[in-house]
Amino acid sequence: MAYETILSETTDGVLTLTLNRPDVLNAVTDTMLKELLSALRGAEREASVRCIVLTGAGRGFCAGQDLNSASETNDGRRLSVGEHLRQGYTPVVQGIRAIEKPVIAAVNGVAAGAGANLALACDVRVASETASFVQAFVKIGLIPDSGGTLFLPMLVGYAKAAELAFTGDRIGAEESLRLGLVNQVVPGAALMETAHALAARLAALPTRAIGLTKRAFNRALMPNLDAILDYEADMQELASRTADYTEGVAAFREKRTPTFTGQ
Ligand code: LHQ
Repeated sequence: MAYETILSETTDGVLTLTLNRPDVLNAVTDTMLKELLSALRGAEREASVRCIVLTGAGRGFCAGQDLNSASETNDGRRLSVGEHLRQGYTPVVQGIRAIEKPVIAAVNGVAAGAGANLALACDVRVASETASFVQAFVKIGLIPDSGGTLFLPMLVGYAKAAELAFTGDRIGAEESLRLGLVNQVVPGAALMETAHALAARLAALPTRAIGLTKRAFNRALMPNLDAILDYEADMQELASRTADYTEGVAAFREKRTPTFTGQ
């Protein structure tokens, strides 16, 4: 199927999905979320797909929500941030967790905001030396969403999660490896080969057993994921009504440093 914002290719049982808006570091639009969801649902139905690799085109993995695109409903009404999360991001995160096939993020560059948390929703992360992670939300007055309030502390522990979420500091590949945020770091030129070698290996193993293992991990570690995604949407809705959010987004668009007032 041809998509506008992602590339989709299946080879030897491995579906590779490439976020494809490289000029804006693959920042996320509504179309991209719809396409990702459709691709995940297709992969779920298609028995010949036995592993999924998610990566980004160009120098970025994904810069999170496209801060220049407004989200609209079919009737042209503007979506609130909470509605936007519930309708757009939540089903994609749920889709990554629910699909009973391994999902590998091949993190080729910066993963920011919801882009970072989409990578964290995957089962395994292989990173290039140029990869970095940034919980960029706070820099525009928001909270980590797309499951970040669960995945981040689950992977790195609460103290580090709080530091990363509160500061919005960007961490590089080696630091991410040390923290347990990624499984492996390889030179950029070897990233896709490494990710595909792992994917091919997993795709040749008993897919049902792997899928049931994933289901059991979901139950053991994140049984309340749906409620957490819902709560994040509520908190994000509150955050999005602050003056600091308005200032943060304006500063990003105007390419200047924001001045936050705490209001
Ligand atoms: C971008 C973006 C971007 C548009 C880079 N949008 N253009 C959910 C629901 C509803 C509302 C809000 O939020 C959410 C969830 C979220 O994801 S909130 C978090 C949104 N993401 C961010 O705040 C990250 C913003 N980006 C950055 O902080 C930096 O660009 C990072 C750290 C990702 C990369 O920095 P650099 O490597 O220095 O690259 P750059 O900043 O020069 O970006 C390259 C281009 O990409 C640039 O465009 P230009 O025309 O100047 O070349 C950026 O404007 C564009 N871009 N992120 N999210």
